[in-house]
Amino acid sequence: MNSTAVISQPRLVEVRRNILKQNDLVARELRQRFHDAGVFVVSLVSSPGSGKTAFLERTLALLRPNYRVAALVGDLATENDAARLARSGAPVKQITTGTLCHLEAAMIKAALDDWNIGELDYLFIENVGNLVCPSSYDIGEDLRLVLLSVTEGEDKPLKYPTIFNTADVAIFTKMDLARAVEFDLAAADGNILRVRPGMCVLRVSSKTGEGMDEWLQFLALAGRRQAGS
Ligand SMILES: Nc1nc2c(ncn2[C@@H]2O[C@H](COP(=O)(O)OP(=O)(O)O)[C@@H](O)[C@H]2O)c(=O)[nH]1
Ligand SMILES: [Mg+2]
Repeated sequence: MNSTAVISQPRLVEVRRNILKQNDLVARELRQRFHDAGVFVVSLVSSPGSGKTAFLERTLALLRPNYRVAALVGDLATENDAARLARSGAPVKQITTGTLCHLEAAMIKAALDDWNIGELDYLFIENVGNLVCPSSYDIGEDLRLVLLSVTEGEDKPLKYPTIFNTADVAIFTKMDLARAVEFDLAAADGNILRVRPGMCVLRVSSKTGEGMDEWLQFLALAGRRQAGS
């Protein structure tokens, strides 16, 4: 390491700390706004391809008849996921982050600028597919889900503990494929509990609908608890 690198290191840390501090302030403001508006906000984090959009498509379709729902979805590029989610009929907005591997509170705030969130019961936010970056950024949500598809292997909680530590609920997705890929559910459960004792774990398949009733019951309960707080 040369002397310039040694000198610039503390400044980098400082800049990063300031960015996170600023993000926390906006996230806190957003959370208060959501609470005042009576909207329950759920975010989803996971690696790319683990089934966030498919899970949200199912969730929106199931909730739409009885609740006012909307979604924001983050990706580096394309409007593909917004197009998929919009098929549910719910208001949907894509946030494209360019080179950024996570959503930040300010992006959520800007995306909601022309929406009346008081007209919503639930707002879902699909984060950029990444098991590292999103864990550092509060985006004002009430509930953070971390999804782990059975095709990713049981050891991911051990390899990426921070994302499991900053989420409220873990969801195993693509359960219809569990047998085919010999996913060891007991081992996966055990790995999550080693990283995060007591964490709630749900199991779903967006393809067959398995586990969606349990998920919606959990969501309704979490929403009622929040409303009563
Ligand atoms: N068999 C099966 N495939 C799924 C399921 N959920 C998602 N997929 C597939 O997995 C791929 C990635 O899903 P997507 O929802 O785009 O994941 P995202 O990148 O996390 O949003 C797509 O080809 C989906 O059709 C599921 O429950 N079962
Ligand atoms: Mg997606």
